[in-house]
Amino acid sequence: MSVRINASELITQATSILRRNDQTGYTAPSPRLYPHQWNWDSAFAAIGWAHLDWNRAVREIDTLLSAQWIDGFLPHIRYNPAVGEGYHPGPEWWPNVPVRNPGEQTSGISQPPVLPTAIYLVGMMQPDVDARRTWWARLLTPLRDMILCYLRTRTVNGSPLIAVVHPWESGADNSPRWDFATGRGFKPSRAYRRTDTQVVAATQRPTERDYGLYMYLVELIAGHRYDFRQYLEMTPFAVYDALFNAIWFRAAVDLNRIALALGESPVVSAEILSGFKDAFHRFLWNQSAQLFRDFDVKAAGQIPVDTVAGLGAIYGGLVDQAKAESMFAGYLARCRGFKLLPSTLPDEPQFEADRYWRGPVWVPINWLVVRGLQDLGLTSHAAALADETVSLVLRSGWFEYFHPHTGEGLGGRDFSWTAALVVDLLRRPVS
Ligand code: 2M8
Repeated sequence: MSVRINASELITQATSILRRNDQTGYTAPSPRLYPHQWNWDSAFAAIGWAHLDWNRAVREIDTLLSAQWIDGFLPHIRYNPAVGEGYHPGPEWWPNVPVRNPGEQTSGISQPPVLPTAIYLVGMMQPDVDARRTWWARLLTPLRDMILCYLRTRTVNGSPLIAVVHPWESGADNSPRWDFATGRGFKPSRAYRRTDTQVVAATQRPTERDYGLYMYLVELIAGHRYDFRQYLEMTPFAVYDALFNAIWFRAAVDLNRIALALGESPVVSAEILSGFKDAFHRFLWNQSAQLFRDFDVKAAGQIPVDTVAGLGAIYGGLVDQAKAESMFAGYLARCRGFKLLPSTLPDEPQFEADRYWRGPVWVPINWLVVRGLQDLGLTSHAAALADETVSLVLRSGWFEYFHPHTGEGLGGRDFSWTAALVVDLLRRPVS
């Protein structure tokens, strides 16, 4: 079919996007809109690079890890000082970040920890087993520090689930899941200036109300020196995000695979993993929606909005095949005939078809679900979703996100994770 015929042309286009977005050592998600290095974007970029130039994938990961903090924390942005004022908020909003490498400038929050899984996959794409093991051995300590840091610094009340403290940490910034907090009208004490709406239509971006909360939280978090326990009492935002936690679980399992291949003991014990899985089901499963939901730690209750984050457990390997299949079918049944996983279900009142994380389709999210379905043996569902995803890009271009009804490309152009993950779907087909 058309996708197969065009595979090599698509890979050529994707390669030229990745090369153009290459900022000497890291891949900007889309240089005008997001000129710095982003955490999960770089993990996805590395997966794409590994098919094209394995050493370039290694470099991507090295630059990302150079932003690591003393305690192992891996921030969501590593700033490139050469960029100047092209992106808001710049490093001046995140003073005194405790970086390992003096001179690095970073944000003070994190992002979904795809990186350990990306390192596992990139390693498996290196046919020279000695080279793979040498590389993994070099990364084991920073990865161990990174994955355990979340358990040490972001858990509360004895639960192993990880609290996300800013919508930007979820990666799904303006998801309606977070409206409970944005609706409260928070604003920072200092004026801020938006750069995003100079590049992308404001109708496709978060609102001023969203940014009010974002910047309020930046001040709160930085004002307490990035110590969650210091601001937990006063923050309006601490949630167990169903997608973030599923990604952490998969990362822990993949990191254990790396450790095993190196003859080391597991980084995260079987006991912790099993306690985590129990808590994930206990706190986040919603029986009436038949989907996982997020949990508001402050209000001690689930957030009643159904989004694609609820399918994250499929990628995480937190459900068995039968449950994955019924969750996936249930999601599609609520999509009104569209197979491409809108980020928010269209039957939710806050659904907006072209506004960022409130409805559009995202290639990295589809990719997570494809790989999760595949790993659970749901090959035909995985292959169909992979095919739909690649066809969407073929039809509409290399956009940041896509209208779930028309397929029109939205947001930033020539987007790195779209390019990288299409390469991976084509080069590592499901069947
Ligand atoms: C978007 O988030 C940034 C803030 O981190 C922004 O809007 O300025 C999100 O889509 C996020 O998931 C992504 O990592 C980032 C870069 O692509 O852009």
